[in-house]
Amino acid sequence: MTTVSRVPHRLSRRLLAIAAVLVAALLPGLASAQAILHAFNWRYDDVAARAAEIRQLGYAGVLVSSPLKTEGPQWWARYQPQDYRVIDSPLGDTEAFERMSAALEVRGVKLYADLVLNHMANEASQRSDLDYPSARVRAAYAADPARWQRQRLFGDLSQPLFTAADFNPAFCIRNYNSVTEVQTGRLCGGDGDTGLPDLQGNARVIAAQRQYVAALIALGVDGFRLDAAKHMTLAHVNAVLDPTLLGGRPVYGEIITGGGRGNVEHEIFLVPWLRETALSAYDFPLFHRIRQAFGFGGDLSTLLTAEADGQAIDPRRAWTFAVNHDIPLNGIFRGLIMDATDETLAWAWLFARGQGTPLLYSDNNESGDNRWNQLYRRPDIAAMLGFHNALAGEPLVMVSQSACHLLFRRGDRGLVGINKCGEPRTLAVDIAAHPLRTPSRFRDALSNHVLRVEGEALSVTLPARSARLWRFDAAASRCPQGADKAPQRCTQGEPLPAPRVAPRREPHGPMPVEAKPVD
Ligand SMILES: [Ca+2]
Ligand SMILES: [Ca+2]
Repeated sequence: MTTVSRVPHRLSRRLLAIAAVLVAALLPGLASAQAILHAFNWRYDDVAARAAEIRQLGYAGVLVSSPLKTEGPQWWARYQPQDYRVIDSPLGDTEAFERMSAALEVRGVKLYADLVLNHMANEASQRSDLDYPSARVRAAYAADPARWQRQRLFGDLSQPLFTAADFNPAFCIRNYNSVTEVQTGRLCGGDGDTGLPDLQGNARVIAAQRQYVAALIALGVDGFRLDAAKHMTLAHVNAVLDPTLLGGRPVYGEIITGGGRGNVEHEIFLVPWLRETALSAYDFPLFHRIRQAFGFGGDLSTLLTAEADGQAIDPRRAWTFAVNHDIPLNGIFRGLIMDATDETLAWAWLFARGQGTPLLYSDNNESGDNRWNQLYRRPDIAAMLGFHNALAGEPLVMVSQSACHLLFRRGDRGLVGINKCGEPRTLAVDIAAHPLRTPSRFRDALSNHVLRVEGEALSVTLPARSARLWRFDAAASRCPQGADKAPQRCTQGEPLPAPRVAPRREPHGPMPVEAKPVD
């Protein structure tokens, strides 16, 4: 077989790229919207079929599970690579991946791919060698060369991609506070499991992994998740994922920590990652701060100082989340699952604050909990996402906070209240200090509750254990034709007196610079 790199459908990809630019130009707000859907373990054809819905809901991108050759129906089998010169798994093959990429691209939705570069599949029960793919898989390739040529991304499929010389000596990681052990040892289960063969960062491995990443970029991938990132040396990561190869595409490393500053994993893995690479990461420190803040006896106001306290990473480099796939699916993490209402309130915080990149986990009920099945389209989550996008670029300014509640505005067009406690709270907003467009109506994206904003004082009530995401409602801020023009009687029709637009204040934190108001 030839070793020329695959560049699929060059002409049609160019037309799709032009179409994507046109679509993006017609959809204001997309450029600054950054929420990503984690389509965990979704078939690529299912992602393609839902591409229009995903765009319509407002996700800026979709993260799909690892595009490579894996076998077996279990979700964790997607993290057991046999080969990455072809895409072939229960999620789909290279051709399905291309169809999905095109369907997302034409709608202006970014495609993120999950990279598994630390290890290969544990096939110790099948064979004693470390050739990847195995002789059995190579024989299957040889038996149907036309099909496998269509799936091929790069390389010579008649030869192994890796052999024993490309792996570290076999031993199971025991001490998770040893950088050397964590980065060169094997991830093992219990009961004598010999673990996942651990790749060295040698020249052959680096060259192959760079060809793989280049091939995914040629297929239209716009960014990456790096699985098991803490288990790779930074030299290996930087050699593969260098800025020239990435061309500005972001990479989010999975570096699981038990917290932020003061947590050993944070200090020995996440801090060096952020210091010695230009890459981004899951915000596990913020996740732990969120769990404490929303948990029983926790203090919501601690969310406001998370970054200053070393308990959140720079939001410009952060994927933020209230749950990710490992938490419900891995037994050792299930204790981290939040109370369902607290988790929803945490999502409200992550979507409403306008910082970081929320990564919304949505599965096919692999966990059996019936909580995250198709979560991406649940009406409250969709409403939070709509608010997030509509208010993109508006500065966050705190109005008041306590252990139980947060009340903040987003510029003069949004007002957000979160009450985690079991009693309603009524709170005052001094409009002189906190200018909102007035006189006007603001509508809650979650409950449709309408807030009248008139005069200099405003009183808002946050029901128990709920969030309100009020947004300036231009249509409701008008008077009926020919009716009394008193603002309190206006619901629709003619405009109220022109809303007073507040002067811009300094943002509370880093904000997208390209953001434009939608209203
Ligand atoms: Ca490793
Ligand atoms: Ca793309």
